[in-house]
Amino acid sequence: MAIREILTVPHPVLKQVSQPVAAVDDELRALMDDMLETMYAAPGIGLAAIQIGVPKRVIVMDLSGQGEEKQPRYFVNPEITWKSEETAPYEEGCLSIPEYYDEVERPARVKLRYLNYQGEQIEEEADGLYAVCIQHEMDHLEGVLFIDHLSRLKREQAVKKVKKLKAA
Ligand code: K2U
Ligand code: ZN
Repeated sequence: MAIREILTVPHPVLKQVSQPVAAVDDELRALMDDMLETMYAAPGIGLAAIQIGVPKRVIVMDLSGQGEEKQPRYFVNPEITWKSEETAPYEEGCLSIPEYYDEVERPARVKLRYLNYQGEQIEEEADGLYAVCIQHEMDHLEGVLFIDHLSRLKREQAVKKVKKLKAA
């Protein structure tokens, strides 16, 4: 396993649309292992493969709290099959936009279909932080960042702040 570099704005790769995975094999599982180690080290609770420069439709996540047993989740070729009309706000952050947080309104509940670490098809419903995080990560697979849901002024402020952070 290895900790990989997390790309930050305004890196152009973050705007790429990620491609479906052909097979859940040992090579893909090695990538997911690296993604999970990278996410824990950040630290974060979710990570999309594009954030480490790999344009594949793969997400890892762990919503377990500090001090709780780790509960890693793996999503290959995830699809959102239903979104609730009801929406909910959440103060989001992003490992590719360090130290910038703002409120984003998203559907409160979603239904999803994906392949797991073993390549088995899973269908389930998400709400709460799970719904927020999976939608945030699914945006990454489309080259969309949470600041793209904000005003142009806020988006420009976020990128300016990250550039300043990296120059320091
Ligand atoms: O995509 C990422 O950069 C991972 C995010 C996932 C996330 C974003 C917004 C809301 C929930 C999850 C990182 O984990 S951001 C750091 C973080 C950590 C705990 C709670 C919220 C955000
Ligand atoms: Zn993010």
